[in-house]
Amino acid sequence: MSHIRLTAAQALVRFLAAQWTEIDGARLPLFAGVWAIFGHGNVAGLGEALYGLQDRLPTFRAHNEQGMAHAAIAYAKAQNRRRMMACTTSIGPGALNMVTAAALAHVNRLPVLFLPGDVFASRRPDPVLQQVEDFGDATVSANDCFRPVSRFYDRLQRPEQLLAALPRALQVLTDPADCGPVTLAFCQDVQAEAFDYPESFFAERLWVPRRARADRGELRAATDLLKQAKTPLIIAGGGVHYSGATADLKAFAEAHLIPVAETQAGKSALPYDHPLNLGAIGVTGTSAANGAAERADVILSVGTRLQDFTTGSWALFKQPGRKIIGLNTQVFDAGKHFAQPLVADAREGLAELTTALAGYAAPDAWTRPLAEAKTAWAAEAEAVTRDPKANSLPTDAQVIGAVQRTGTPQDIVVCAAGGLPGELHKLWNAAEPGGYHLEYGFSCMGYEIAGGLGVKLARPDREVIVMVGDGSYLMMNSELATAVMLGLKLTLVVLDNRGFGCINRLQKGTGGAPFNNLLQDTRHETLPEIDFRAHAESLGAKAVKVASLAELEDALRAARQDHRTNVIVIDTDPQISTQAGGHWWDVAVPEVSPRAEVQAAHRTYAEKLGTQTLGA
Ligand SMILES: Cc1ncc(C[n+]2csc(CCOP(=O)(O)OP(=O)(O)O)c2C)c(N)n1
Ligand SMILES: [Mg+2]
Repeated sequence: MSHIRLTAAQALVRFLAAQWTEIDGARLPLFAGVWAIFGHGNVAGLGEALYGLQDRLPTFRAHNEQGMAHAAIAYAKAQNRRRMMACTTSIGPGALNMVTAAALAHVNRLPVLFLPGDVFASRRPDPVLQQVEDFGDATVSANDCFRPVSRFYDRLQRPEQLLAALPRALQVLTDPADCGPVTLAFCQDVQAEAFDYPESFFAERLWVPRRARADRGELRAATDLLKQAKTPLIIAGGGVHYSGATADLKAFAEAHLIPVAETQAGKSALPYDHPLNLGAIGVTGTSAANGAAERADVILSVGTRLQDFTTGSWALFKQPGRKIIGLNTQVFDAGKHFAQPLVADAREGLAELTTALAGYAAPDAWTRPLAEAKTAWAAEAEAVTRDPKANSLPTDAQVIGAVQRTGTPQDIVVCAAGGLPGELHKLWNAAEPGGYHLEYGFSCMGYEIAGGLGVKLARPDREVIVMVGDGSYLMMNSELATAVMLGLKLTLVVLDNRGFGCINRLQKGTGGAPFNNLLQDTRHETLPEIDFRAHAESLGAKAVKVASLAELEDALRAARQDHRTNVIVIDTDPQISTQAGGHWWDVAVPEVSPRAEVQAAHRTYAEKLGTQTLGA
């Protein structure tokens, strides 16, 4: 066996560049590149290695480690997990800046390879700059914070350890069920240490996702349930996209005439105007989908985690004796809440189910009124997204209407936190799979701009429109400068309602006094007048502030013709959100309070708790 002498960092980089994927018959590198912010913990080791392999594995420089990790995660999501990126940082602060993003990837089941630098394995210079010292445990380092938010974690303390750690890392990153963040904490001295690696370790490898078929017993049980169903409903989650099963879902729904409702991650699985697509489900759902969910006797949930926003905190499904079938690659999700598990890839599972269900169609008495409910919802959605009366600030819904009116079906809208995700879930008309990119597993403020950058890297041919609130913009905007630097065009619509509008509304909804959310309700000497236009311009974007929805539409049309990153700022009303549709959400209200409003809210809360169908 021939060997090659490389540093551990060189070996790692060479290994990553040898991993391949296949998308629509095209063979592509599995890793599209590495985001890097260097410090003493990685500049000499990984920095030198990345420099040497730039033609095969490009390195991208960002401004904030969390931001670059968001970009990497968004990239993987936009690629339906078929391609991914790595992120390397120095030790200590640089590394820990990625922990929130690791959690985001963990929650959303998205692949990303984290390579934070770590302390010297040899301990020679202890404590090295930025080393966290534990008085009682010398094996603890800052990177231990990644453990609970990584699907696979290892600390590389010997160069030959790569031979075990990297294949395992790749298994996890490419596994449809286990998929999530992998952290390989890379000791600084080990990065630079040489070892004679077998040449075969760097042989090219093609990763084709496993498509698990259903267990026969589970398939029989799921089929028996569906065959009896009088009022069945499909919930489409993100797994439909990751499995590449959108066409299969459409064929399945049409074959058996089962209506479909979509989660945040699942939205755009079916075109919005497909007759069987009832739209968004749950807390931010449409009246059509939620009406169906209330009466559904068998719920086929496909590729969803069933988080509280989807299940209306388990108060949405009201049909006595209703059953859930959990079609999921991951057994953890498939059996949640006493569901009948159907552990399988979405595409394979639907194919097997449709064969077993041959001849079954949901009763006409169930589906016909749902078509009417869909039409009624469309009219409500149209009303709230229309232009406002003169002299009033536009609502989020009306801004969404303007973006939608000037858009094309190929656009990708990106969002994550604030009032917008709920409004978008209800109101955005997603025409094509992948046109709706919402990070709503972690709903992390600050994902939006950096995430948009990752989406644009994955889909350079499509217009990427980032919708972001003033709060999220201020929390993390530095990757706007990266987008400008890389010539990756984004169009940002910044909705400035001068504070945390959605939390202020939630606070009032739970009986609280307006406090510490809108800027006007905070402790301040001076009420901030933040000039988002000037700020965005200072980062290199073309920026404009518009005074009306008509001006917004003009600016959006102009931005579409422009090759540069455009930022369009608009003042919006912080108090108004769409009342149509929606569902109760379990947010714990204080049991005792001197405030009469809180006492009243708690009485309502106690009643609502009684509507949760726990243990069923
Ligand atoms: C990192 C992070 N911190 C806090 C929260 C809780 N949170 C959710 S939305 C929100 C306010 C968002 O403000 P903005 O972006 O202006 O949107 P708006 O609510 O005004 O629509 C907060 C604080 C969060 N989701 N993420
Ligand atoms: Mg705001």
